[in-house]
Amino acid sequence: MPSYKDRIQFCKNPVGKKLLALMTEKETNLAFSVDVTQTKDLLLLADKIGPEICILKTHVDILEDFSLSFIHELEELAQKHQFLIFEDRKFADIGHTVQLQYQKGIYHIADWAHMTNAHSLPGPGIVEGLREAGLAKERGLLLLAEMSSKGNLLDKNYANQTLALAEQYPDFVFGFIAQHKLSDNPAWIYLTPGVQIEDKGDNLGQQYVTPEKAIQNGSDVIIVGRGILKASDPVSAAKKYREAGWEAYLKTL
Ligand code: S5P
Repeated sequence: MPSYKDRIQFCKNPVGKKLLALMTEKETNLAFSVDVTQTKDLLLLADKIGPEICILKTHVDILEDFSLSFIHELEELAQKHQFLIFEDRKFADIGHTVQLQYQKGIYHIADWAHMTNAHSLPGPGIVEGLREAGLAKERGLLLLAEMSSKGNLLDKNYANQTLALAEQYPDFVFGFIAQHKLSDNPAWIYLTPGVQIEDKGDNLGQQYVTPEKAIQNGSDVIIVGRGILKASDPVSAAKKYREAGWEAYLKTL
């Protein structure tokens, strides 16, 4: 496999390029999914875990005290620790509606999230709606090609059709949420959630693979939430995941 650095030239989206460069410089392929409900907890964790990660993944709609000043503080931390912000919004509607959801409402996601994601289910319109709003702000999009949850309906054919959809918009779509690599095109970046060192699931259908397994399956970025959040020492857990992810990457070169 070519290195993250060698793949920058193939990527046509600025966020994808930036991510590969950042992973190379910082030597981390760890994304932290900071699924907490209070902004002060999120900011505290972002400050502590920030040095270990390439991406901080948020679900802003679970925050009970969201505010614009919180976003400004988060942006400062992203700058301080050099990570990208990924709002895991999983858009899933028609183009017109997702464009409004991306730009308007309370969250104004397009204004601060370097990247977000969308289901491919509605077809090209969803990508076009987000792309129209996101390109001018130099944002990037990930498509959900595979999911980690038990019994999900995203089969092989769905994943392949998602890949074909992405291929139409390489200036905006730079990769996938997936469990496996879908193509040999070095431009695509794969982010894998459902990662834990103890690869047991939860009681709501989540399924886990180890960091090594995710990278062996062709993934580039491991997304870890509760493996870090619920650890007695989240910082040392993050360091452990970072090391496991990076070691596994070096073995693929
Ligand atoms: O297939 C998926 C896609 C995503 S983005 N499975 C997932 O679990 N996710 C997200 O990754 C999920 O919404 C959550 O924020 C995170 C996994 O969290 P963990 O605590 O199970 O590591």
